[in-house]
Amino acid sequence: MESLSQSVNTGRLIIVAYRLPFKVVRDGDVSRLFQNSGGLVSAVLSLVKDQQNQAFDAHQKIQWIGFSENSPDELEGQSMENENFRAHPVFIPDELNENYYEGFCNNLIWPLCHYFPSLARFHDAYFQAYQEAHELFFEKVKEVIRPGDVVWVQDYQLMLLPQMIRQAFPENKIGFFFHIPFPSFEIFRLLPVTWRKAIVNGILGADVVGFHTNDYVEYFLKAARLVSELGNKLHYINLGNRIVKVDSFPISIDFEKFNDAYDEPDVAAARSDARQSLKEKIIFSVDRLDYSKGIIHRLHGYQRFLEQNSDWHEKVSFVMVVVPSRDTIEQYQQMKSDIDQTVGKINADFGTMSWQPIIYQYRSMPYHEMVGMYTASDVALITPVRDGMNLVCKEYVASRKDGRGVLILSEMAGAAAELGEALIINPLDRQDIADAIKTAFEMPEEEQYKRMEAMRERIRDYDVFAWTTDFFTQMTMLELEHDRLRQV
Ligand code: GDG
Repeated sequence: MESLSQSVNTGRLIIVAYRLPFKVVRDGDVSRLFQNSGGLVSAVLSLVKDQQNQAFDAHQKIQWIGFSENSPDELEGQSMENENFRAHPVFIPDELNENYYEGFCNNLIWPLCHYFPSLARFHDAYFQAYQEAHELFFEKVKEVIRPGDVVWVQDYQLMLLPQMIRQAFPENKIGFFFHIPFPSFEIFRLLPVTWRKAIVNGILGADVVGFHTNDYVEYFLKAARLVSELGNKLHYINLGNRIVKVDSFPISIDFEKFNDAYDEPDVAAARSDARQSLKEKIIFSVDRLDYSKGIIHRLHGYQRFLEQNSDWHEKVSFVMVVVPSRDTIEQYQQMKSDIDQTVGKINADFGTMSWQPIIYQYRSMPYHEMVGMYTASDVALITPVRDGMNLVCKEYVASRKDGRGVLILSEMAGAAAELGEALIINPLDRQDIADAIKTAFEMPEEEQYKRMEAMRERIRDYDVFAWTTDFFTQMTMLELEHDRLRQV
């Protein structure tokens, strides 16, 4: 067998994701590139530092194809390159984007994958737009790709793309990563037959297909078997002329960055401000406004806790940050107003002149304030009703250099598979949430420390660098093992 070192690839890495890693902001005649700080950007940046990587040439700039939030006019004469990335914008007309992104992606795939089938909208125009938008991304891939390049396609907005690339460029290596839950077959089968076949076959254009957990892998393999009548054994799908590897790669975070943040002066100042201005026990949560995040259920759990534990009245502050998202959509506006009302009711029913049980902010928080809150809080209350992974809980754990704090985590977040030392709750069960808050408040420091250290070790070992390395090692290994796998 060829040795690993002989197979070092000199091609570039091309990321294809719905969004570009930065956007251009014009201020009069001056324009600047603002790098987005999302999880995927930091994950990909970790590859820039990874000199051991053998799947592609890490010395060459990463090429990134994505939808441009700027119009072609705004980008006229603008350099689309920073020190890490060369961006290749895809322009999608508003009307098409409406049916593609808002429609097919966010009104159909997102609710289905998060087990909200009643919110899913099925329109032929959505699927047609999904295919048309893929053509636009594919045109850009054709302009950029060269022999030897490795293409890494991201997420549910681009499920048809791996197969389109495979057919035109059979020699290039292709990876695909799915960031949200892949649902059980009983949900996936709700999709029209041609759509679900197109999705499975689209994804199977990749050499390596990644999900966050073993459950999602299993559900996808079942969908592949039933929808496309494909045989699969363990994690391999044999397509006759090639093999696809389907595996779990739980996305992670830059552990050291959050760990080190504990001692940064602005984080320490935010922590001490929070401790001074809030009550003796602090609960914290932060998420985007979304029905998958379980915000209303969380509030009901806290309400039940207050009803049953009057001895804790006046002694607890729940800081709940909700980051505005998709709030032009009616469903999201309705959800926002339900949250506003529920918070108002809890504060009205329990609050006093000297105590506000919930401090609620509908805005995003600067990074140092967020980490200040992570490190000040006694409890992180993370209760999504479904979440592909959930990075907030990993960030909370990584930032607890002091070993204190209790994580209350939903069993329906992908992260629960890795963070068994958290207090794991059913996010739909308000009594379970109320009991966990009480347990957390009464937990001796020694036990907090033991649980926190075990979780910290795990995230330290499998951080975002390990995640990307793991994915690209599988890409390299798959090629090397190709002959053996053909016999699977
Ligand atoms: C999708 C999947 C999967 C949030 N509020 C603020 C803020 N954030 C940052 C957090 C964290 C990120 O945003 C949120 O990440 P999540 O993983 O929790 O959630 P999604 O955005 O839904 O992401 C999810 C993820 O993809 C990766 O595969 O884990 O399941 O749904 O990094 O820190 N950052 C700042 N202020 C805020 O107010 N500075």
